[in-house]
Amino acid sequence: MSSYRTGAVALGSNLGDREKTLASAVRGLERAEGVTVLRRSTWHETAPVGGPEGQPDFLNGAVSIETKLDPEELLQLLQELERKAGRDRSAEVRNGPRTLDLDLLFLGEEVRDGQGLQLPHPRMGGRLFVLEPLCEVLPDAVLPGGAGTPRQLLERLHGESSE
Ligand code: PH2
Ligand code: MG
Ligand code: MG
Repeated sequence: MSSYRTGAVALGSNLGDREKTLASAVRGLERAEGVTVLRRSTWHETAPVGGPEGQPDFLNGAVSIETKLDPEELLQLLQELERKAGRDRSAEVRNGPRTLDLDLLFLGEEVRDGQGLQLPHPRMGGRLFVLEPLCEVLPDAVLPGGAGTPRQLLERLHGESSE
């Protein structure tokens, strides 16, 4: 018997019709076998962090999910949805513009430190554009590896930026 676990996916887009792309990514997740979307955040207009000078602003959001897929299967699904949205990884620069970016933030108690997959997402604690939407959908999830909850990470980040 396979068990369902709760996780979260961050969504971002800064090329093309961003809102349409994000909405269709959520639909893609809803339709996927073995995945249930529990909640979706509002969309946040955010200034780009890193990447090339002058790239367009992002639209960011997050969804909480319940799934029986394992992290590797989920990663494949996310990459397939990115490809369907026209993303071509071979033609892009690091942190540069993209039609769709879907990042698995965490999945249950899973901890990974591989090339293709790191869980919980190693940079989520430093990114307002991830934590603010995540706190709308799963503020009190206990992240594995002693990372705390999204709410605690957000409070910590706010504290750091006002020091
Ligand atoms: N994603 C990045 C790099 N920088 N900045 C914002 N505002 N939103 C993003 O989703 C984003 C970014 C790498 O994936
Ligand atoms: Mg990504
Ligand atoms: Mg990303």
